[in-house]
Amino acid sequence: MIKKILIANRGEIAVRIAKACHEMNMTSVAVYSEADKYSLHVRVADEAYHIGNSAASESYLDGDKIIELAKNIGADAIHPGYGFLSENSAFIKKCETAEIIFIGPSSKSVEMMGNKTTARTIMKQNKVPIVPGSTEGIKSYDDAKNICLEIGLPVMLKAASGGGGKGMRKIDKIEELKDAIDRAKNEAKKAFGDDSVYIEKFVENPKHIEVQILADKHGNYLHLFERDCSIQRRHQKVVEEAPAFTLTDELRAKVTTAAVNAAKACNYYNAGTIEFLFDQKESFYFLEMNTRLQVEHPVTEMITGIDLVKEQIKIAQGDKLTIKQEDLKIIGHAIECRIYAEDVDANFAPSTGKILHHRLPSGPGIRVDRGIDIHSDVSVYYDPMLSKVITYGKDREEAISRMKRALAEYQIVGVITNIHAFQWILNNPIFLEGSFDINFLDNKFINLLPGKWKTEIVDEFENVAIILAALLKDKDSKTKPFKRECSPNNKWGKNTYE
Ligand code: MV4
Repeated sequence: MIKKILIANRGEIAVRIAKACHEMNMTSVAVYSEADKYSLHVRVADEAYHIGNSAASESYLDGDKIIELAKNIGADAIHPGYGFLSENSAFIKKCETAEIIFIGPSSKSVEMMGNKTTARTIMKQNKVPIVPGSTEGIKSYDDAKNICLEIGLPVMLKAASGGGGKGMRKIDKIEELKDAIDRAKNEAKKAFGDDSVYIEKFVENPKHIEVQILADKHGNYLHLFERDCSIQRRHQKVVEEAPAFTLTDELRAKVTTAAVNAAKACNYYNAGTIEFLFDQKESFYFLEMNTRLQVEHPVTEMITGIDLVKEQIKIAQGDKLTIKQEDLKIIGHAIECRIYAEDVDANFAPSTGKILHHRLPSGPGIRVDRGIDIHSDVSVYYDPMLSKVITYGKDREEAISRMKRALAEYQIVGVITNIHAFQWILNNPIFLEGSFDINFLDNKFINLLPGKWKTEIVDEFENVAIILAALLKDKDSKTKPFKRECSPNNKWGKNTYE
């Protein structure tokens, strides 16, 4: 039985994992870098250890240092969260050697799914639909040309060791192919140390829908339905929801079955996600498998009532899944908005600084998973995601209205955030009717009231924040005015300092 878990991560996910440890009466151990001295994850854990400089390579990515620390402090397990070491099969092997439980899949599963051509081959063998194209790296220009002629243009050229949109290019004309292969191979070699590239048919204007699965070490598999993650910008998800309300029950049954088959195909255990592209008709295709807990896992927790992190921990210590597929039902609807420290008006430039004020939304159907609190520093070293607002309702409409209210209540002073920009999405008819696809934000997003609220709002609270900033000698303290309109009749009015 696991007694003490080292959390090899930071921010909101480290906080989230600590909460699961505490509910299970396990000791939570935080690790932190120089830049994270005042971070929330350090304060909420039972123990915290400084592991190095601010650069991730000298702290959160230093697997050897983290394993050594785990041994020294008597941690039986390491939870990697997402990003950093979570999908690093060499690190998982080192944990296995050091006899520390890695709260995640086997190194073998990660390796198999990390190579995208291997993953495609395995999926094809197991009748999980893949995007038409090659299941091996292309061998020559002629080989590539033949594949293109067979499946038809446009195509996507992708790096076998890539993923998440890295090392990917679209080819519209056959004349572009030769040059594109050379460049793609060069880039892939530099980025991943592997120049293998493959070809897929380009899927036009798809939705990105992914299925959450759970599997134990005894061969039991479950799915926890799907999430729609189409609302994204430059491969950064912005809004996610569960379920994907545009799916028919028939398609839902098909895609969840495909996802369970995908997990079985790589002898998977742990929580995992199978990503699919849904085209404009009724077809879906396997894209990638994420062999870790994901940022957007809370929306699934809300509609199923399952705590995914606790399930991960139980699976890692060898427990059998006690949940039965037939007991799982979708109840209600959940939406997540990712709060980033970025300036939407300055081409989404990251914003850094000290958090001077943080007032969370609350009330019915609201959950906030956060990595910041007052006094936290938001630095340039890591991902700019500050927190996630998750709302739950009996149906999608209620989840959306609660999200509008929650974001109107949410106040952060010290860094510029994207909080105000969500109201545009949440009121957009394309979002509301469900006809959006992965290109929605790139094609359609226009910031409402550009510039207007910049000059309009210097309210009582902002003055307080400015004085605070001056007292803290932080001349560059930044803030965006708080959202004031979450309904056409400005129900919530002006934000004032209570
Ligand atoms: C595609 C595609 C269209 N056709 N593959 C981007 C991330 C990586 N996981 C795969 N990606 C895509 N692969 C084919 N054959 C479009 C994308 C894509 C995308 C996919 C999911 C979510 C957002 C996206 C944004 C741009 C492109």
